[in-house]
Amino acid sequence: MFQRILIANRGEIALRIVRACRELGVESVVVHSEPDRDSLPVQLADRAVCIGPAAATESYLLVDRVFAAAEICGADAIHPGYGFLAENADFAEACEACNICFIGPSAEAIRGMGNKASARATMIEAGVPVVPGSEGLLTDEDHAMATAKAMGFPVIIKASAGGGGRGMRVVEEEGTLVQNYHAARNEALNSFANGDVYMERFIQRPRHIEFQILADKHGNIVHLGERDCSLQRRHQKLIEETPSIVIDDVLRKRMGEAAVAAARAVDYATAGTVEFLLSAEGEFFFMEMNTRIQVEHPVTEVVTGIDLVQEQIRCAAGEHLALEQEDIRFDGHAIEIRINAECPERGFAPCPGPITLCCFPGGPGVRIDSHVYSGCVIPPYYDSLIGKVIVHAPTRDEALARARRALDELHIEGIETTTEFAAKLLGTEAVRKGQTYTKFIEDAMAAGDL
Ligand code: MV4
Repeated sequence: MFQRILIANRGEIALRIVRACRELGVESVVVHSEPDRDSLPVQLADRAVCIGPAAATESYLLVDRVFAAAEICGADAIHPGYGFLAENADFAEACEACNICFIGPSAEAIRGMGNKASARATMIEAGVPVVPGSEGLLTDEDHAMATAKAMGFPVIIKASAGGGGRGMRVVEEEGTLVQNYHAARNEALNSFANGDVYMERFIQRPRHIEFQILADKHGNIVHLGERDCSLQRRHQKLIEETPSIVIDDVLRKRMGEAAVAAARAVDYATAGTVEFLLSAEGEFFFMEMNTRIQVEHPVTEVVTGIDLVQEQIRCAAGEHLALEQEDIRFDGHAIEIRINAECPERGFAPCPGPITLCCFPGGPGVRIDSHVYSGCVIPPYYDSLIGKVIVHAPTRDEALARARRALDELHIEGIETTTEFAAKLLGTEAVRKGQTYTKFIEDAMAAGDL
């Protein structure tokens, strides 16, 4: 096991990793920016090192500063959390070169999955279902037109360097294809300095179903079931749950095996997530793989009883997975509600500032993952996630009731949050019946239902 882990992140995930380190008996060092100096992870870690001013580009994203901090502290591993450097293959490679363990997969695996067109090709080879689409990249507008006509409209053009919804264009009919093809290319070029695009058939009203993977460095890979992340707004997840109400044991086994095959195809190690689109007809397709620990990992933790961050660290340290697929049991239902410092009435504009009072819910089956406290200040420089409420109960109905009870107990004063919006969302008939899909929130808001 490692002696000292440097945590190259902030907020709730930095705190989550500090907690895992403490329980593993590993020392934790948190790097932080100037405005984060009084944050909870900084206070609770064994050590903290200030690496720069507020802007992430001058602190959390500065590879040299992170390495300097690791060297000064004698860290033997770096945990990147999510965001920032978590899916930066060059950073993972630099860690390898410096003999510091990157707690994540190999640089090769990050690159292989980071390029979406090549990930698609790898999945086809591995026998993992992908959405019917172009063979490789679109070479020009004629190729785009021929591919779309052969497949039938609507189609979706995606940036190969994209992911998470950036650089995508849905094309409904032939007349707008060429214009959308060039728009997608330009957007990709401007956003990712890479204009490569590919095409897929557009799946209407899909669900976003992702599978959690754990893999050691000895070829053992298990899946820990799915998370249904269909409640999103502009590609930002708001509520996640497990199990998905549309997945039975047979489909879970098929999708879980596909997820394990996807991970195996890139020699994956540590914790990862394989995202699928699930069509209304029950067909599933590989979408992308996230090569990091994700925001919504706790719902999987509470139903499996497995500490994913500790397991991720153990796998990175070279330990053998102590679990086999048959050992993994799923108990009850879990729902996570993200709490953002945003104002829903103003189009979810960020709402940073001082939290004058903060009172968290508790009681049976309630877990809070948050770095905020009464008197802390939410800085305007980073994402607006201020915490997550995770509830666990024997059934989905009980979990929904528990979630609403927990949100009623949650009080944050001083800033606007998405708490009440989430409570309203949980109260809608569609959510109670589980009849949601990826654009549900946008449609319900447009219809005045939210
Ligand atoms: C799609 C799709 C429909 N058909 N691909 C969005 C995020 C990125 N990972 C891929 N995304 C989508 N890809 C095909 N062929 C619809 C989406 C999509 C979506 C997916 C998951 C969650 C929310 C979404 C919202 C809009 C579109």
